[in-house]
Amino acid sequence: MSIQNHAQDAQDRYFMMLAIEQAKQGLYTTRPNPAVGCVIVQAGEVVGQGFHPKAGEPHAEVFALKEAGMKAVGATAYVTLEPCSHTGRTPPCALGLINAGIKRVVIAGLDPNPQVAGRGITLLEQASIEVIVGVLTAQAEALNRGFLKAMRTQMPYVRLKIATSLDGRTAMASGESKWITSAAAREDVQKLRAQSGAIITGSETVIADDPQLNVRSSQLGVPPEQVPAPIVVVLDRRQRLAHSPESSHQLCRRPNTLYWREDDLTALLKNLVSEHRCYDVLVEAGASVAGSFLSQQLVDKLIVYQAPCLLGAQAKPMVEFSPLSLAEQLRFSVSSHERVGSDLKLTLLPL
Ligand code: AOF
Ligand code: ZN
Repeated sequence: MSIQNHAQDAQDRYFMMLAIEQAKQGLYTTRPNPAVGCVIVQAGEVVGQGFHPKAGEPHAEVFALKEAGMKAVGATAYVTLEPCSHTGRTPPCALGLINAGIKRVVIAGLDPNPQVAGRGITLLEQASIEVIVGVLTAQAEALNRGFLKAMRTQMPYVRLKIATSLDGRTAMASGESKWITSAAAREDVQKLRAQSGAIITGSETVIADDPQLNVRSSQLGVPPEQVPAPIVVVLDRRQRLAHSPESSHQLCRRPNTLYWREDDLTALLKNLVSEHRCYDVLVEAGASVAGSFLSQQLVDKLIVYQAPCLLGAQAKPMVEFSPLSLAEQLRFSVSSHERVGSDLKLTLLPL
């Protein structure tokens, strides 16, 4: 590779990183749409930036092109997702880039939405625009796990969150569990909720803890009112709960709580994608629900907040599941580990 090509590559990565930073600003507000960012560069200088703020509002490219104005003529556009080719709630971004006179488009990754899926790139190339695909793809895709998985497989991206003690316990035998992890860890969970279209819990948890399972943090970078409220689904096979304005459980007083009374969790997850456009799903429940999701291999990412305390052998375990031999153990790879307040946060990927 020539020196010029190396320099071009480094420059492309740098501006794509800026486009990813733009995209991040929409992370909690764009659902069910993906978080997308765009940066327009003319002669090495950023002349326009934008991100998709909310479903129904203009796409990232529109904001960036507007800021660039005439400086978009002959410029390079960096976009974290293939520009769209469909007329949805807004006109196709690929045409917007063409009409603005952009001459080169650098894209992190393809849009698997069947309405786009390569057609955005075809439109750009037909207009003799140079198109480069595959710059910082992994970083850009990490922002839209749910959208990308759902478009490709019609299944959501499932995160399972568990808060435990050092000895893997989540509550005392009496059910007492407030609070094992620190306020900082619970604040961190707000980010997981804010990213999720649906939160799944169990009737057991609703009865024992009366959780709110809502987004209320003031530390998300956006006011919590701007975050589309996740749907709450209560797994309630035994029909122990139902909507009632007089219920002693907060979740049952909310009219939009769903009750899932079948056994089939795969069917529930498919339904959340097809009927509710929930692409990121967070499971916050007790040991038995956690065990079901894990043993049925429905978890994409396990997030464990571990408090440095011991609750003893009578306390409740974090996962109920009974492998008959060591060969049936569930194994994970550690994707990240960090300290959150006084606790540890482990992010694990099932093997
Ligand atoms: C882009 N730039 O910033 C985003 C894109 O409902 P609509 O009309 O807003 O279309 C949403 C679809 O557009 C979404 O599913 C995805 O395929 C694409 N998102 N495309 O060119 C953007 N957010
Ligand atoms: Zn678009």
